[in-house]
Amino acid sequence: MFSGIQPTADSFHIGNYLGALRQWVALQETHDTVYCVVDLHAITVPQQPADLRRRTRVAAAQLFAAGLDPDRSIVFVQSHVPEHAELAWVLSCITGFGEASRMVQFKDKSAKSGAEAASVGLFTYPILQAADILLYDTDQVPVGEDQRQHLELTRDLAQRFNHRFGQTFVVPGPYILPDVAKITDLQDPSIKMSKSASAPQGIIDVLEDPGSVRRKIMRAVTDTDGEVRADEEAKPGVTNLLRIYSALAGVPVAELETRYAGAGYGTFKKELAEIVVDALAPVRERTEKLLANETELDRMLATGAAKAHALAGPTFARVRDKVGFLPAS
Ligand code: ATP
Ligand code: LTN
Repeated sequence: MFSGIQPTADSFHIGNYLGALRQWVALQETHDTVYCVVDLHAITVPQQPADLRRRTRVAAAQLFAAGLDPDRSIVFVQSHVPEHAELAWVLSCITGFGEASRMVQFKDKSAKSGAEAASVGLFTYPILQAADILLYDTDQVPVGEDQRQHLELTRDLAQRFNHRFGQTFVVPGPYILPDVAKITDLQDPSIKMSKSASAPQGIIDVLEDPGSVRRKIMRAVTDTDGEVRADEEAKPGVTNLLRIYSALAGVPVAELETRYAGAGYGTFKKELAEIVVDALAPVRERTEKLLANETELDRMLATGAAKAHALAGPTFARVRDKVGFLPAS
């Protein structure tokens, strides 16, 4: 199982935590898991070097702090394993220009700056993602629904390469995370909570201080009918808060509706705030501890990279041979 997350913010948010991190931690119990901080993906949009360096460490620290165990999962930084970029080049040479042009995430992300200003790297990013996945003989890729099209491209490229050059890659099946809480923006429940699209008031960060978490939850947009009840259409704000509560406390939404019947939003929000603060506190504390010892964190990442390289190297050696590159030595 392989998945990746971009180091594009100074903290992950609670959507990333519930939709990715927590699932990744659970999956290491049952699968061989490889998780990557995808810094090569991050530079598809401009990054300040000092920010990227800091955010890569913060991202890795949060993965360990959330519960990824370096003895059970391979956790590494993408740019430490050069085969990602090398395989992406080879795959880009069997990807059609039209095929790449159909990726909707490029259309969404480039809409901000205009397609003219967007980088070629942002355009070819799904091919790099395919390389990430195929290097590890991956069977399944735990991601949200928004990544489905990239997984389909990955499957197509694997099959095309195998057909053209002979059996080389495992064709991954999709693994769209089941029943995963899709967390929306606290101020605008019609959009997903997002590192890049949400305003600070709409986001709860994993590393945020408790006072700020409480304030944001108390100010989260609700509605005027005053009933703590899930209704995606009529009450998207309250529904989102119920979803966060339910996911963190492990209590079904229906039970929460009963518990808070007639209680009003104030009481509900206050108790939710404490649930969130209590859930995030240990992750924040462990992250701070890991970041306080950079040498040790870098060592953990070097170990992860060595393990990843031991898997990716032989895969790329197969590719070299199939494509007809001369042996390098
Ligand atoms: P960006 O806005 O920069 O695209 P993001 O906040 O959308 O960032 P990603 O790095 O694209 O986050 O996603 C990392 C992982 O977190 C993915 O597996 C994605 O499915 C999951 N994820 C992101 N946002 C949410 C959300 N609001 N609710 C649930 N899961 C989410
Ligand atoms: N594109 C993904 C991040 C990502 C990824 C991957 C996910 C990069 N490489 C490989 C799964 C497998 C995103 O933006 N969430």
